[in-house]
Amino acid sequence: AAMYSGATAGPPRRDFISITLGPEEAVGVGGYNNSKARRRRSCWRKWKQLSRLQRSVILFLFAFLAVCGVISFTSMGEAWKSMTNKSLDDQRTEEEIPRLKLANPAVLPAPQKADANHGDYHELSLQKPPKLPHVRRGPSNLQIKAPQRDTRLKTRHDTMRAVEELVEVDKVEKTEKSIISWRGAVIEPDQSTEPPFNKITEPEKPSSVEAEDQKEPVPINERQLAVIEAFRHAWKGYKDFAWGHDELKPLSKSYSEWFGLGLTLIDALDTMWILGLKEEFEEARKWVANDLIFDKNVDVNLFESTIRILGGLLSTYHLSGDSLFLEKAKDIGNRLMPAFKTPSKIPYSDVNIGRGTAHPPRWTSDSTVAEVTSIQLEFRELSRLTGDEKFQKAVDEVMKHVHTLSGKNDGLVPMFINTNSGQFTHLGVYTLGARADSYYEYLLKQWIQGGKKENELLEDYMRAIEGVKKHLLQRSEPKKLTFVGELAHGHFSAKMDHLVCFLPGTLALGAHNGLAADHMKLAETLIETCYQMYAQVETGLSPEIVHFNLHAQKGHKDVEIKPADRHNLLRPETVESLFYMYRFTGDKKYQDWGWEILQNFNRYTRVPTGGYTSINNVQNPSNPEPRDKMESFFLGETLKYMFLLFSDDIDLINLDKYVFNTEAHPLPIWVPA
Ligand code: DMJ
Repeated sequence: AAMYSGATAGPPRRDFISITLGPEEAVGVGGYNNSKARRRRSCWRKWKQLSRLQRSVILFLFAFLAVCGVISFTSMGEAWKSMTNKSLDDQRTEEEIPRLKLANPAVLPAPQKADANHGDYHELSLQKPPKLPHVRRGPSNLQIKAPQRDTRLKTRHDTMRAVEELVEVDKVEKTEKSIISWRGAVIEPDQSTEPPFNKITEPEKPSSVEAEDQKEPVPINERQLAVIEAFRHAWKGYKDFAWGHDELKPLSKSYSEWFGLGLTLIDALDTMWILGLKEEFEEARKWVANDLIFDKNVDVNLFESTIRILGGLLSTYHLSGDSLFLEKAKDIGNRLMPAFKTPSKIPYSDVNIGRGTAHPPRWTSDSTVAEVTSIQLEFRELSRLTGDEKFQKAVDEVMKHVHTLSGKNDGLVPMFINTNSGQFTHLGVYTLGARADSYYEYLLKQWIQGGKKENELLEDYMRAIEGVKKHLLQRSEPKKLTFVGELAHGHFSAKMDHLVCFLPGTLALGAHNGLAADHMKLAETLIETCYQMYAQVETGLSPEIVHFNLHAQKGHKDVEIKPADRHNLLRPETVESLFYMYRFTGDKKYQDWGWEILQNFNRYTRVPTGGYTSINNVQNPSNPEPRDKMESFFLGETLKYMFLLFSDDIDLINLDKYVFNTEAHPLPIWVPA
């Protein structure tokens, strides 16, 4: 059959149908014909014989079946599509979908009730890393006691009551919400924390385990809640007046800029994680994802940006398992590398992270010894994580060079080193305070980080502590407090920076790792001194620098303060050492001392509208002269160490598995016990 429909042009033509009968049509009536055409025609006839109602019912049934068919086809299609997408997603690289594909799960438990838009936490909770046995280490000769469970631990009801006294009710509700979902964390690195060059080609994974592997949650106690409240108050000020800027100026309700990189926010990330402040963490994470840009024409100090930014990002990566932080760490790490392009390979102090140029300070070609020798934990860890050895090589070279240098005095180092000659300069002045402090700290901590194998580091550390004992220790009058003074060209000065108060904690950490037991004894006497630097002062807060009395004088205390030194910058060192001492001895007096200090920070440095401020005069309780600045380390270090000090959970950053950088950012020990 051919069918033709009228064409548009030409004279009107009638439509017509022409039917050509094929041979089968000509078959005679009565003959058997079962051809398709014949069957079709007889069906048609039968259809015509049906009543209109019957035809309508049948048509309706067909229509109904057709609709059902279409619906089920669509949903099968969706299912198929999502299966296909999933397998495509699986093929994408981690860079393309950084938040979905995590190398390892988070350390802290995923929130019990994840918000709809927090899918990444769901992802985290799906993964199951290997279970680790909990091992305690330490020299047997020290009889180190583990902290006991705090007898003040509250039942849930008691805790709530305690909180109500501390914070307004709405804040409490928020705190509780966070605590319920995040607390009880057991933070342990996984077993894959091997030294970098054993498998340098394979990028490393974060050191995390998952909720299921964790032990019974240890309840948060009243003092920890007070720290959480203090943190939230500080954070409120930062958020309201300085969001995304370096430091809060809480009195003028504004901010100050140092590098223009959101220093306080980055420094505080892992503290929020450890304190269980999920909402705050998520908000800050968003800022890091969207607004933290290192491609800026700005000079940054190599040391400060390494310990605060690189260190902060690396530890947050380890705690959260979120690869965003590792990506950012790589970015800043690479941008800091030009600092090492010097004739001696001793890095310059400053780097322009946008231009890729570096230089010393304008007035000298020297760098500070503490600065060039306290970036190693971070760069070494960056190599381990990325599989790129250039970071570690650069900083190891500095340590090796310093190891061989002359100009030390029984292991004590001068404060400056020249970037051209690679030699120490300004010889003859030795301190454990500013410009030298963290050199000593990082000798021990690198040795621990690397699995206690790098003997030169240990050698230098042990020699230096002997140097301290020989040249810098004295006792004050009237209380006979042992303190660490300074040596300038053979003359002893009874001056001690608050910065030196890192030393008791470091000594205790060394003793815990098997070093001489008398280091622990020295730690105990020195932490008493550091506490007295607070307790003997009118506000109960330490000044920046004290001078100890060497001779008993009527009416004089051990501690003297010069007018230029009576400021307090909210520094962490004493609280840091109290934390180590409590962890290793279980002696509750250390917690009590820390509690006093926290209360005095609240009394004299808290700004009602949000934030805490440095003060100019620790000797004047009626007017401590607020300075209008909250340093980033108050959130990064001071409050974090407070929280850990008050905790009775030795697995909350287990010191056999993590080593803190000098800005209180925990990094994994490569070969944990
Ligand atoms: C921090 O940036 C670090 O702790 C550094 O090692 C010393 N100074 C401050 C805190 O006081």
